[in-house]
Amino acid sequence: MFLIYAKNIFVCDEKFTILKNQAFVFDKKIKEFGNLQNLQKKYPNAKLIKTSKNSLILPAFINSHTHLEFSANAYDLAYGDFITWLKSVIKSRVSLNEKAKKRLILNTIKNMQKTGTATIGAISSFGSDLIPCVKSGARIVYFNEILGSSESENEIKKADFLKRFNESLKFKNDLFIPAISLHSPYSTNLTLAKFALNLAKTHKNLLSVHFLESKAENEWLRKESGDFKKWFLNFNKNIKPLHKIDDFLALFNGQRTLFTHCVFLKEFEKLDKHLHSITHCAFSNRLLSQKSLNLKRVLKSGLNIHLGTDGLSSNISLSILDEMRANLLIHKEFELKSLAKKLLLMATLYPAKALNFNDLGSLEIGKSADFSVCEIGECDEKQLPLQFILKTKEVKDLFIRGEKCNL
Ligand code: MCF
Ligand code: FE
Repeated sequence: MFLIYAKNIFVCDEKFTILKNQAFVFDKKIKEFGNLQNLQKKYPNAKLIKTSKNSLILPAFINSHTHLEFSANAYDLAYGDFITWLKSVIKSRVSLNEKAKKRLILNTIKNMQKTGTATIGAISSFGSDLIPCVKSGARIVYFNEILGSSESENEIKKADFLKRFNESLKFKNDLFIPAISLHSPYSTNLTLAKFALNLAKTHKNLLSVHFLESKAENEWLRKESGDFKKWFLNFNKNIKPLHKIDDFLALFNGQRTLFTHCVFLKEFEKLDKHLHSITHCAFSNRLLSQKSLNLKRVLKSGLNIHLGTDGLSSNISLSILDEMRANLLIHKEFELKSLAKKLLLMATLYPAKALNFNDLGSLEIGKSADFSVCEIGECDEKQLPLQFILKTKEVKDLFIRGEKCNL
């Protein structure tokens, strides 16, 4: 049993409660909050963890969408236009994956932990990140990716997917949760999409899908025109989109799914408020999408929305704190201090809901002891969440299920 005290605790409940000069007792879970002296009397055997005078404790971050296998990207990928990026990915994805050795992936995860992230939604395209993910000590939702447009290759694609998926199932435990990523409506035909959905239903898996991300995807799916059309014409004159938006969305009825990007989504009412959520990757959208997400509109829809960094294939950092700072810059229509609180919830409570972790995302009795300890200077309490986002580069300590990580 342990005891820890902080000058400020961001509970990250819906009201964004900040506890002042409080302590809590924990083992794997949080047991009790209270005054330090009282808790010391009540739990004489609890070991006190030393914190500095200006300490701040908050729930560990959840980065709900990244691609660890693309972590070796430096100058390989081209930005500013989606199709140009996609072509550069197709050209370099195998070599990038080869360069992303186990050590690099472990190091990448470590860097995410240093910036306060304990839980990672990792999209795995090749399965080469499996062992480092399992060994990392981070909590990983491991989304095995399936994609393929040509029906003639379906059996090969299914076999390749099943090999990776079954391998990941062998490692399933509290900290490693296999799941499925159906890549996107422009890349995955109906047979493969149904195959993925059936499997997700059978195994009660979470699903993730890239959806309505770029101008090119939007024009292709809605109007059968634009840059995708120009590109596809090189291969086949009569090619049509693989899905209509409404039919594609209907596939996800009853299935817990993270819809990543949704920059060009209009059909908010077609998503399920309880099972569906939107992963917002602001930095990635700036590099690839030619539009930013209208956050006001999404919040108004009542859908759950949370942050993801995407991979180093479309970001310069996998730090959720960097991602929050990018969000502060782009969502200019929000009052800054209230946006800061919202962003903190979008990295804690909201992704926990999306990923169906009822015991993560906020610091409450009975929840898992996943939290980070930071240091913050003196400032007006109303400024605290904002100042924290602006100034914090790394956390001092990170605890996952009550265990301190080696940072
Ligand atoms: O989220 C970004 C942009 N949208 C789509 N895909 C990816 C992203 N970052 C990496 N990817 C991967 C994806 O998982 O790029 C490939 C897939 O393996 C594109 S399709 C050949
Ligand atoms: Fe992605």
